[in-house]
Amino acid sequence: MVILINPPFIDKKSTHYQLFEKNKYPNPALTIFAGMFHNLNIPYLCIDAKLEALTFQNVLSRINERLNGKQPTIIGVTNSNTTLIDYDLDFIGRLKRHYPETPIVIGGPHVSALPEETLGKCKELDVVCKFEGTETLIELYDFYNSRKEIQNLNDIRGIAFRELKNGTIINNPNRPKGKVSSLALCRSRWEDFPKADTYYIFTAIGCPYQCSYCFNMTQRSFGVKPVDVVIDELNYLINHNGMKYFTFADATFGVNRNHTKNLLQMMIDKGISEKANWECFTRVDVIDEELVSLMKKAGCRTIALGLESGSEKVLRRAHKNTNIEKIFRAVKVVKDYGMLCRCFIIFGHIGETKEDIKKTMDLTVKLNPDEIAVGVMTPWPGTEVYELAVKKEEGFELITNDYKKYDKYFGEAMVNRNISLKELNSFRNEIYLRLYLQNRRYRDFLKFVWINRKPIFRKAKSLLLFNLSGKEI
Ligand code: B12
Ligand code: SF4
Repeated sequence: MVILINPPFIDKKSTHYQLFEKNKYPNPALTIFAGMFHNLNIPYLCIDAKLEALTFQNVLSRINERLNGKQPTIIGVTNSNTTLIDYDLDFIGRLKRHYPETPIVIGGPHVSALPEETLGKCKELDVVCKFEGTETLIELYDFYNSRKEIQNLNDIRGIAFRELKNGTIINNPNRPKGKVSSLALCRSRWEDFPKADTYYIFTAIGCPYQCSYCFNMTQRSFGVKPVDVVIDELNYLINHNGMKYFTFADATFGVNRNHTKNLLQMMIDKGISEKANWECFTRVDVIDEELVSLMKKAGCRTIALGLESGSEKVLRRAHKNTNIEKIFRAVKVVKDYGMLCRCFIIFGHIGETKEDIKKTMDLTVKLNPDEIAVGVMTPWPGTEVYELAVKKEEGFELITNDYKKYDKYFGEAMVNRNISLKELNSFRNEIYLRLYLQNRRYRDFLKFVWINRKPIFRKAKSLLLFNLSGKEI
């Protein structure tokens, strides 16, 4: 029996937890693995402890109920991001005490980038799966279950593991790039998860681009799910879970234009667009009038675009492969079709100056998107930004290995010698204020102030004390 777990949330004060609590969703990796094991007739149990708000004890009871005290063949743990890694490794440490005979495997973006460090940190962890994990997990299952195909862990590409004899950490080569496994493009098995607030549904896996600040989980491979499989998932969630709103969670929606158009047309033909609305993330150079018009007819209500910067120089250096003209065109078409336009922006890009940030602000005010989400550059392991920060280049310097501090809302993971964190955060406030006030969006402005009332109050207090005592607190 394979057990797959999305570990419980521990830090209930974190931004991750608060965002998740507002909009709970089944973990995408678990839904795909469930689909895969179901299709292959391999016994499995998925436990999404975050979705179900389970404690460590609840997780143990679930496993024991199913296994009647027997040891599982393998336990797989998913780690969604760097910020959560130390909690997840801690969870593995506790789990191993209850299942000493069972190999424990972890997968996800952070461990794909730092497999050896991860194994070094957690002695209870046996294997790290690097990058896309479906075929790797099947090979691991074969090895631990029967050794029919795989007799030696050295023969499994895409893993790092600890040798049982002497504890040496071995990092095998990655799996070949170029193609996303058909196993990862299977029907996600929503049946194994309780109803949720929202659903992250994939029409494709991977992203063919390589932006400097983003960790590419498939090493730039890209593959699409068959249209009928996506339609089947949508129908299931609408009919059984009462889904009315969802997200197409592809890293970049619409990369394969023909596939996307076929899917959208099918959603219209099957009446799905009348039963559920959706949103997606995409690039400014992927959408145009033809696609956006079809997306709207198929039920799309919000398009989130990676604007990132208003400086051509910064966009080039980030290998974003877009430009201001394309940004203008994309935002205009989304707004012309009456859809909600959300733009993602980062402050603190490689080589970015204060003048570049001002250009981003000016552009944002001019574009006047409905929503913006502005983050401070975070060096996610495995990205170019991270490598520069490790090597102390381009003014970046990694200042902590405390992964709990890797959070785009705080930006405390590295120092940026070009622009201080204080300045970056103050630019972050300024862009919201300028967007709302210069565009006379007073209601949005009041909403922003209300949501951010605590940090704003703290800042006002420190300025007041500064004026009274001469010292800023
Ligand atoms: C959709 C998405 C989201 C969704 C939810 C995703 C989720 N898993 O919970 C939303 C919009 C909520 C989101 C939010 C955030 N995201 Co996001 N997101 C993505 C995106 C575009 C796709 C991820 C995904 O679900 N893919 C499909 C699933 C199936 O893939 P997967 O989870 O990676 O699993 C595969 C492998 O990792 C592996 N695997 C995973 N688990 C296991 C377990 C075992 C046992 C094995 C063997 C293998 C294995 O096999 C799986 C199948 O191939 C990626 C970019 C990308 N191209 O991957 C960024 C990405 C994962 N996100 C990222 C980040 C940083 C965030 C945020 C922290 C941003 C923020 N707000 O600051 C938040 C955190 C929210 C959270 N609690 O996770 C980073 C993570 C980098 C890092 N080192 O942490 C990525 C890589 C993008 C980037 N900027 O580089 N995200
Ligand atoms: S930022 Fe978007 S386009 Fe760039 S690599 Fe990441 S997912 Fe792909």
